Amino acid sequence: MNCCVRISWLVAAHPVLLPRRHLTVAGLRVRHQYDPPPAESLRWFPGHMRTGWHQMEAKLRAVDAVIEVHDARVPFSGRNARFEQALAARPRLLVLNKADLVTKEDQRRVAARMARDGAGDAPVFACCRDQADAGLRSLARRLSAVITGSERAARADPREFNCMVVGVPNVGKSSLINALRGLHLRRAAAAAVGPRAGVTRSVTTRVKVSERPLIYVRDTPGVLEPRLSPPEAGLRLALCAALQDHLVGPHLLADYLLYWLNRRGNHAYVSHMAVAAPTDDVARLLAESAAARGRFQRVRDVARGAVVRRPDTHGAALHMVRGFRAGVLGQILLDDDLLEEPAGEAAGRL
Ligand SMILES: Nc1nc2c(ncn2[C@@H]2O[C@H](COP(=O)(O)OP(=O)(O)OP(=O)(O)O)[C@@H](O)[C@H]2O)c(=O)[nH]1
Ligand SMILES: [Mg+2]
Repeated sequence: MNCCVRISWLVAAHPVLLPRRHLTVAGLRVRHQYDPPPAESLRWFPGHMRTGWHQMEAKLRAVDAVIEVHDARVPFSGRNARFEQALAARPRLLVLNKADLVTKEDQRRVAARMARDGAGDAPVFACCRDQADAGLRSLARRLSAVITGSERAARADPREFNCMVVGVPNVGKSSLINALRGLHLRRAAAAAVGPRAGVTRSVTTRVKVSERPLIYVRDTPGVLEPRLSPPEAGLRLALCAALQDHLVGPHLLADYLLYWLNRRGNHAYVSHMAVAAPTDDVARLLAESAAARGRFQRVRDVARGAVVRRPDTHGAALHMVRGFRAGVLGQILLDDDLLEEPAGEAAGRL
């Protein structure tokens, strides 16, 4: 834990007198824990996910390996347990994509933790936006090694590898297919990509991504678990845009991000939001930021019968969340607190 953390023991010892526990971190009084939001705000299982899941199960027999793509900022949170169970019949490779948003040191710590847990083959950290990325360049080789080295690979045609990319929404499954095609075949993108979750709506026909070895890949829609648990994992996924923003709401996302940053004494948001000082009060932060950046909304004040100017706090919340997603607030491993915990405890948090 950060050496600047000083637990206010008086508060901790008298929860009845002062029900909300706080800590002082880097000189700021911050919330000790995050109050879970209503479960409905973290639920997204539309029809295309249900259909996509059935299509994936039906195609499983025809694939030699499953490439599970997840977001490197949340390597432990939010991985769909159904992938683990239903797709276990096939050799599997875990790709932690968007590795450009996480430090090399954190990548090493995540790999070490997974090795300690005996979580199968070492994950591949990749950045699909960079054709020179070492992880991306190693993928075809790693994939053929995983398939040929596995007893579960009962292959229909030994001259080619057929794979399926799976994962939760917006982790870069389609980007990975496009990046591999560009890298190995110098071919144009074959899969639609976008910053919003839910771009790919169904399992696609197979696409060639490499000539030697000959590899074909099917793209699939991102699929979440019907119930995201624990809630903090759902919030982390939502921060990484695995759920559409309007479902969770930018205020809640900004508030959780503020809590997460303040708990670690990270005040990088102060300059991004153009506010004078750190705070743990999200309403204050958003109002101050909107005013400082000259962003106002014109709203009708019914009591006064007039149109008034108000700071655009909705826009400020989006500005904060987008700053995190673009890496403006630094390279952030959201699951840093899960590195040292035993897996059982991590799953049961909050
Ligand atoms: N920073 C960063 N962004 C990436 C990377 N790979 C993909 N992205 C971005 O992530 C967003 C989602 O990419 P997609 O490839 O559409 O993700 P997907 O998993 O296919 O999403 P769904 O089809 O909605 O499930 C896009 O805005 C990509 O540009 C990466 O390595 N680093
Ligand atoms: Mg896609």
